Amino acid sequence: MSNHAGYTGTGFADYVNASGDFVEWTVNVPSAGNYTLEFRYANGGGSARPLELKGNGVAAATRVSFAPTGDWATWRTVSATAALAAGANRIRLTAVGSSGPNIDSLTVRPPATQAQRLEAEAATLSGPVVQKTHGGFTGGPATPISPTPPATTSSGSLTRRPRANTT
Ligand SMILES: [Ca+2]
Ligand SMILES: [Ca+2]
Repeated sequence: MSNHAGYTGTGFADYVNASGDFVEWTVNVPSAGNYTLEFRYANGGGSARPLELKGNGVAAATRVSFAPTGDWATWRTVSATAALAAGANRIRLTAVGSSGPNIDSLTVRPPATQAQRLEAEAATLSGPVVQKTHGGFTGGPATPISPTPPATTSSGSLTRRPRANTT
């Protein structure tokens, strides 16, 4: 459907039947982890329009409530978590007794542990110089730059474990 403004892409999914209708996405992720599923939707009705969320890594009988957004052209997001496997995962929102909201999109956000912060002062710099004169930056205390001491080495034995059988 495309009769209500504000969606992204070329339209949105308008649930028709109170039961059995579903929207299913195939989500490809590079590695296993707890991903955040962010559903963008509109619900111009007066009450929540819960849908059943199913998929890899989604706890059984998970419902997403889809609270009213006030207007069919007002879009909001609601989030759920899923333990996705590396590769393709199916995520499905099914109507179970009441018609669903209008669903615009699903955004999949990677686990926080996969977020990367790369300090500028540790990057390759061509022109800029590293400063520490104004506090509030991340990456270390506001101290004068001094040469990094050589990494210390420790001796010890490494225990080698048998490889996990991956077949
Ligand atoms: Ca509908
Ligand atoms: Ca859309």
